[in-house]
This record gives sequence, structure tokens and C-alpha cells, in this order.
Amino acid sequence: MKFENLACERFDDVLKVALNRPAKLNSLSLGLLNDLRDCAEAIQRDRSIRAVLLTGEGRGFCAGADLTDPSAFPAPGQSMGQLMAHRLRTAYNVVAQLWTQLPAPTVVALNGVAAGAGASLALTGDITVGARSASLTFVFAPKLGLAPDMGATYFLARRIGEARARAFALTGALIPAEEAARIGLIAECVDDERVMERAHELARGLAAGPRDAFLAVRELMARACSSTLAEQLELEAAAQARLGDSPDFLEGVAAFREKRPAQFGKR
Ligand code: T3D
Repeated sequence: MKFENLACERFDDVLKVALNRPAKLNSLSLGLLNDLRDCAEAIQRDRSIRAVLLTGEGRGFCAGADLTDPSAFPAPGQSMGQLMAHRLRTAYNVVAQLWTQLPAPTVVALNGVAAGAGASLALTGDITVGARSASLTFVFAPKLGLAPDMGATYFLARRIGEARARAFALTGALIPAEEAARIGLIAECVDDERVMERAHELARGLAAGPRDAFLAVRELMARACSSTLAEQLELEAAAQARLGDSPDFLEGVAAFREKRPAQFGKR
């Protein structure tokens, strides 16, 4: 896979995707957003990719919207607000939807700072692992006079509860990776020199696992905070109805009985 603003590399069943505008802290130009959209669509078509690792080149993960992108200025007769709403609906939101619904589990290696929509992007992963020197900051309202976007309110409120979500969105406080892991905003924090190794280790493990069950975990977790218990119990039962008939389940049970590691299907 080749994209102007992304560096993609295959490691067996794992695709590593690195945002590749390091001089601008990988900020989101329209070109980078389009590449993220096209890359997600390419991943959807390629069943041989069984896990995805998203990270940033250089010292930052992603500094949010590119505030110097010439295409970020309105055309004659168009207001800035109209342009921004259009860009959100046609680019940012499309990327947020595609990257939270990839047909393979995703690991984000938060290698450095993630600001604004860059912090939203960092939270699209199934598992986000942060380098100790990395941080997240929801700068939208306090620094720019904007509302949080690209799913920031959704991810924040679900992961850390409304009290902290409001505080971080109102203050734009820099949240070090260690604190982010402690409060459950990201999954874990490791020393800088370990972050890529750990992300690869996680991605390899996911790639070797039962894909359909992992996608069911993602879907059930995403719905858990807005379902009643009765609804969630039914969603779980419906998932088991599907997964209980899968070759992966047969293999999991056989492996347990035969006291050997399971070999899940490469479908
Ligand atoms: O329609 C729409 O676009 C709406 C969508 C909005 C969504 C949003 O994401 S709004 C939020 C936009 N992002 C920001 O406001 C963050 C701006 N950046 C910063 O606050 C800081 O750069 C950081 C806290 C992220 C990191 O600080 P630091 O000191 O580590 O780095 P730096 O020196 O500020 O930045 C390094 C370079 O990256 C620098 O370039 P230079 O001067 O060396 O040539 C800087 O200008 C550039 N850079 C950083 N952020 C952006 C950027 N260039 C373009 N856009 C950026 N967002």
C-alpha cells in the first residue's frame, strides 16, 4: 500500500500504518485525511490483514487539524463554520467511522503528543498503548474556541466518565500517557523505547486470534454504555449464536481438551 502521507509496512499478518508528516507533527491536512480514508478502504478489501498498528512518524503522534492547510480556508461566499462542518462530515467523521470499524483489530502506538482531532484519532484503536513521554490534549474549546470533534466527546465520556471528560475538554490539560493509562483513557503506558515493540507484540497476538470474536468484543463494548442490561444480554446471546457455530470456537474447545495452543482460522 502506498500513500503520500502514510508510511505502510507489512509484518506478516499485521499492517503498520504511520502518519507521515513529521515536520508538522503529523497534523491532519485534507491529503492525510484522504489517505487515511483510502487506507481503511484498502484494509477492508484485504482479508489477509488480521491486525492493524497505527502510529506516527517522528516525535509526535498527531497534532490535530493542520492549521496551515490552504484548503482549510473558505471559498468566496462560504463561511468558515460552513467549511468546517463540511470537512467534518466529509473527511474527519468518515475517517473516525472507518478506523473504528476496520475488519481487523487495531492497536495504536501513541509515540508522542496527540492534540485535538489527533487525540480523537488516537482513541479510535481497540488498544492504545502510550510511550511514557506521550500525551493527549483536547485543545479544541480552551485554545481555539471550538467544540471537541472527530468523536472526542464520545471517546472521552465513555472511557473516563463525564466528570473527567468535561474537565479535560474545558481545560485542554496535557494528559501524560501514564495518567491516561491510570484513568482508563488508554490501555497502557510503557517506556519510550518499548512502545513499538509492545504495540507489535499486541498486534501479533491479535492477528493470531479469532477475528470474528474480536470484532464481536469491539461491537459489544461500543454498545454497552447505551444499552439496558436486557438489551446487552440479548446482544451477547446473538453474538454467541453466531460465534458458537464458528470453526474458531470448535478449534478453541479442541485445543483446550488437547492441551495445546489454538490455531485459529486465517479467514
Ligand atoms: O475543519 C476543521 O479542520 C475542523 C477540525 C478541527 C479539529 C482539530 O483538531 S482542532 C485542533 C488543532 N490542533 C491544535 O490546535 C494543536 C496545535 N499544536 C500545538 O498546540 C502544539 O504544536 C503541540 C502541543 C501539539 C505540540 O507542541 P510542541 O511544542 O511539542 O511542538 P511545536 O513546536 O508547537 O510544533 C512543531 C511543528 O509542528 C511546528 O512547525 P515549525 O514551527 O517547526 O515549522 C508547528 O507549527 C507544527 N504544528 C504543530 N501543530 C500543528 C502544526 N502545523 C500545522 N497544524 C498543526 N495543528
